[in-house]
Amino acid sequence: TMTREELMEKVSEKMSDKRFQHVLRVEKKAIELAHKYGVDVEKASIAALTHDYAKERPDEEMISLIKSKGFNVELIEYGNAIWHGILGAYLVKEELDISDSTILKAIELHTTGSKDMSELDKVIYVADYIEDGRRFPVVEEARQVADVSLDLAVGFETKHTLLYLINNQNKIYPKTLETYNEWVVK
Ligand code: DGI
Ligand code: FE
Ligand code: FE
Ligand code: FE
Repeated sequence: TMTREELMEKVSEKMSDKRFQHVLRVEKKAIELAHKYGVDVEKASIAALTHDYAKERPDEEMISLIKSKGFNVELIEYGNAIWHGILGAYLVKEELDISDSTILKAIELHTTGSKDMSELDKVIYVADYIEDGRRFPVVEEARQVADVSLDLAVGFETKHTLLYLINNQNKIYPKTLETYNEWVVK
């Protein structure tokens, strides 16, 4: 098993400095949320450091993996935004030798959420959205909600992500709607 420094080295090799700085800010926020909401801080750190591990892999490599490793081929049409978490969990397990299923699930769900989210899944999902470098109109409100309730923060993020996606006529991944139905609908 790797030290945090070894893990940081492996992750930074696979992405631009700009994205690695995002990863470090997600880790900082995830650790903060983990302390506040009673989640395993070491797991939060590892999941945060690895959540975007696959984000900068070439599309051709990712599409080959989807086909050869038996992932749902419908992933292909959703593009990197959706497949980097799902394939990321697979690549983190294969290449970084991280086998903790609770960490791998948090990586897998970090973009879309799901109806069944552990507290660790919620911490990573929310930390990615509100890390200190994020700048969008409702981020300050999202940070305030996360200060009050992790579940409400999941709902707030899901609602505003969907509003954004619909405004831009983006394709909605079914899991995103599943998350909406569980965490937003009254
Ligand atoms: O990888 P990050 O940029 O740090 O953040 P992320 O993994 O949470 O989100 C990546 C992108 O995915 C972001 O622009 C929002 C988008 N996204 C989330 N749900 C959906 C989606 N895109 C589409 N097309 N459909 C979704 O359901
Ligand atoms: Fe991501
Ligand atoms: Fe996110
Ligand atoms: Fe991210």
